[in-house]
Amino acid sequence: MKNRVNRVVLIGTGFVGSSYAFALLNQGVTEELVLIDVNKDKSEGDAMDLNHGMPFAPSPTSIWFGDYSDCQDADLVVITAGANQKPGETRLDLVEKNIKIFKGIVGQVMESGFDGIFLVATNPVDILTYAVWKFSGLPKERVIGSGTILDTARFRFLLGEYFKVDTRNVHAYIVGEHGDTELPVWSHADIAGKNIDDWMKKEDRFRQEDLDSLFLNVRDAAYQIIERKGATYYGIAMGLVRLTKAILQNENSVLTVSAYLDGEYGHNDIYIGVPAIVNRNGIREIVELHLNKEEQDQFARSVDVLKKTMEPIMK
Ligand code: 6V0
Repeated sequence: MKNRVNRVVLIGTGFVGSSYAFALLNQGVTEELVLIDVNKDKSEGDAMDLNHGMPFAPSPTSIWFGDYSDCQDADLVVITAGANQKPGETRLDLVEKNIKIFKGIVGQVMESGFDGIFLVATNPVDILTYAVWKFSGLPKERVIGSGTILDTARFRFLLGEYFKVDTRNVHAYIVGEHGDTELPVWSHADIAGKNIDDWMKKEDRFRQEDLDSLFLNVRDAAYQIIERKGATYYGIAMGLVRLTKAILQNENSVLTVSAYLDGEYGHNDIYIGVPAIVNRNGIREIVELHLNKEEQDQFARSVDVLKKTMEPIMK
């Protein structure tokens, strides 16, 4: 039986986690927010600091530094704990370290009697989401990864800038691995219902090579930011808040998340970034786009890379 108010438990209050907590408080999304980290001083300090902003928040949020027993009544457990990428490291390089950390975390969450929804952001997010699904034994709909939500946001932002249109009027998806093999779905990219190809014909200054490099900037954005400031966190934090709202407020929003494929897109037994309808029960359904042949092949390559990385560790 769920408690009357919404409770989010955040595990990992590093750059991403604390930015998420800050954004969550500023948007007044949940009534309760519990912070957990192996570095107890950090999460305790964050709880104090965030509470001091309460007089300026849009609505009250009860925030405390807690422990795994707080997960029992949680609606949502968000995991941003673990190692992050160092300059030159790929997301897949993090897998072994973070799988070990996750075994411990998920075990403790489940021991509390937790029966809500998991949201995972730690990298490599597709593989770790699969691991959470396996370790927790929860239904696949209730284990969600942030997938390509951030990549899709970066794509929409850059397309909006290029065509000088509000990014919120851009509809375009990045799908596949949240990582080096992700792909843009150009065949379904539109602005205000008009396909990108039509926009390209409008003015001579629009060039295909610009769109190609725009996508490369999306794919390599994390490397570019990490080189400059050591980590990326604001964008993903806002994406996680968006997902939290979609879940707690039962929005049925279409977001590109890491979801379990069971035949969709011609693949199965994998968590990977695809558009999905998200609501209070988690993933209601996957939106299956008709990818063209080239996109299907790229997507299959992405699935392949994830499965090959996972095989030795998920046995
Ligand atoms: P960070 O600042 O090092 O924070 C990680 C936090 O996890 C630290 O506070 C640690 O103390 C804590 N931690 C480590 N082990 C445990 C444990 N066993 N239990 C509880 N807490 C623990 O890293 P940062 O916040 O920058 O990144 C966190 C993760 O998010 C990394 O894996 C990143 O790669 C990933 N990102 C994911 C993105 C996405 O789009 N999904 C985007 C950016 C970063």
